[in-house]
Amino acid sequence: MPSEINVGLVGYKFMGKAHSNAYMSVDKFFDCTAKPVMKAVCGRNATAVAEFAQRWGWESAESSWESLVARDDIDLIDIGTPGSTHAEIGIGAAKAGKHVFCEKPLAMNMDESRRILAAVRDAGVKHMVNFNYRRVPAVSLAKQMIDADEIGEIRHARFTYLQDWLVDPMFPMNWRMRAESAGSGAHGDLGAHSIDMARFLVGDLESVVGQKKTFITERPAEGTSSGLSATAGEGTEQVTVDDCSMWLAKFAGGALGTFEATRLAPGRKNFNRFEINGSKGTLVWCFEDMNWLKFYSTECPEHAQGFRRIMATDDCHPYVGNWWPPGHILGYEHGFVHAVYDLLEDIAHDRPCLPDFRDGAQVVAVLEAVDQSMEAGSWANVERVE
Ligand code: SOE
Repeated sequence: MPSEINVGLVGYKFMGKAHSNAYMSVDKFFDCTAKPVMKAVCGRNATAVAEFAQRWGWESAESSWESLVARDDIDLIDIGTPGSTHAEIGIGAAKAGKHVFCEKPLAMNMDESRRILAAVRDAGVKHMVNFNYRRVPAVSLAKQMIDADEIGEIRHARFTYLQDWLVDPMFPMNWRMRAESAGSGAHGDLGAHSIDMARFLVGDLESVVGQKKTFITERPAEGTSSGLSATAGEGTEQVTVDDCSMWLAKFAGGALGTFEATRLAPGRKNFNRFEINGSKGTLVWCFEDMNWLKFYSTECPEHAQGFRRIMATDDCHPYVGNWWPPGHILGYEHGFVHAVYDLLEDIAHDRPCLPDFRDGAQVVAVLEAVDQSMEAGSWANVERVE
């Protein structure tokens, strides 16, 4: 069993920071069987990536992913770059015999998803997609409660992911609004999280029907951009992805679902919410209030029925015992630390990782089925990824 896992990270912007922070803190808060060693970070701008490496504690910097994956001293490649690069880097990393951790969505389409899945399987390496919201303690608690039959048979599941950072038509273009770099807009970027959450909590989706729309079709050209902020350059550029998607789903287990993703909901910053209604109760969670899980049980005495707010910050809640005393709440970054902890433990103990690239590909299959339903104007079956 290894006592250390050498990490090479590709990307040093928003996700690069979130992943670096996770590697920096994971073995301080959790007892890691194998500690991560922050060997190298990679980005195309050699000066900027060298500065990032120094600031965030990476031992070295590389300016091409090919040279990173060719290094003998790297065990795990972490991909935190735009979606259009995932397949190429992931396949290259797998062929070089590295374990692969990849940001969502796994790939731009099913063709790429199948190829990257085949590559990690052929190489026999570990693979995990980073769906960080699964690893928020209140969400993991919801999963435990569903598995323990606390809300009974699930009938309705509502997944809503609303943001507002593109409401202003003068917000400039960046890679997230170009089909060639992002694949899709809110549909893949936000919808992928909801689909993962739905599969995690409710189960596989069988068929879907829906629509997408781009309300703001032209924006100021890109000047500079980082994370969710940008400055304008000269002229304008066509937006080639959706602003929003809305769709219905039939789950294989019989439940019915609704899904909504948008970047045009004023006031909603990172409103990633679900409400699941079962035969015995309801669970509600929203990221903007991420430490709380709301629970309604029909099994409470009649006079005491009503929603309970469970603050998922006690030692009995998933992951929490490693952090602060009860009530000292957790934030966005903790989900990444939990994902990295599980990934490192799975690698160290030679166990399968979850969600793996098959799960990632299954999410892409759902996204594509919504596109197909939109084109056909009718329900579309979701391809089952084996
Ligand atoms: C932008 O919409 C974004 O940063 C997504 O890319 C992330 O996956 C989501 O967690 C928060 O919003």
